[in-house]
Amino acid sequence: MPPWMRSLARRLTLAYLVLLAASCVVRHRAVFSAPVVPGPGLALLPEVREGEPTGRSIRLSYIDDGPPDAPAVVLLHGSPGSKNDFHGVVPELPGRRVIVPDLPGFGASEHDVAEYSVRAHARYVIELLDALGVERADVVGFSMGAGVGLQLTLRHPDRVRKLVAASTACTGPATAASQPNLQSEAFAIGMTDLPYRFAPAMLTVPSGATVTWTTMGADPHTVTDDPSKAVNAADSSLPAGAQAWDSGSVTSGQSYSHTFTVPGTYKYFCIPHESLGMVATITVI
Ligand SMILES: [Cu+2]
Repeated sequence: MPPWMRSLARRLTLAYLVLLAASCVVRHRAVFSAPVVPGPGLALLPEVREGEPTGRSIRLSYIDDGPPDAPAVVLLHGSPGSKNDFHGVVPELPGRRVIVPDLPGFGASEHDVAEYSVRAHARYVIELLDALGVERADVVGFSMGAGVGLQLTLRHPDRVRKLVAASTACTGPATAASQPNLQSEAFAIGMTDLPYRFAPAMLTVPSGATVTWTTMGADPHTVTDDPSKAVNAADSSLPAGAQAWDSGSVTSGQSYSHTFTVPGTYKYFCIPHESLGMVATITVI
């Protein structure tokens, strides 16, 4: 290669590298450092560390699709993942308001945040729902997103109408034992006053799962699946082969657990509040 050609090749290579570096800087700034104007699809939320605000704000990118007054459903991605994982799902939910965030640390949301735990993620989701004026939503969580959904349900039972936990780790004793933080909180259902309800009112769990109900308010409740004790026969059902059960009175702050070994649909109720609609369903798969 003649010297002039070598020199030209060097210059072209250098120019290419400079342009490549410049494009990386521009892209990085566009995603992570652009001036932020909160608006559709982008929320500024207070950053949290161990449940406390740090005083800083973070950017949360999200999809908000469908009629604003339609029943809301929140789709939560796994790790790694982003809201883009649900692109094919959103059009399949006509008649619903579909909210899909990039959880902090993922996608187009802030990557530099103080805490990435499922608890922190759950708090950001609640803040997003507050910002969007969504009172209650169905929550579908995939993998890590299901852990976020469980935290949401446990900490804000009045905000979650139904929880679908898909492909998640909290499925059995072995996993629970290796993840003690999930052991006590997996498949938790709150029992609330005014309105009297189980939250979430619909839950799908794997066979062998233990579900724990906790009385959140002042009034005692029961967790009862015994058709002979129901005023309305339609409020209690069991799959063939499953035993009826009744927790007895569960007072304020107390819990009751039941392990489901027979797959099928369980419709259960609270004896004192059955007539007030305190009826719920667990599906065991
Ligand atoms: Cu009750």
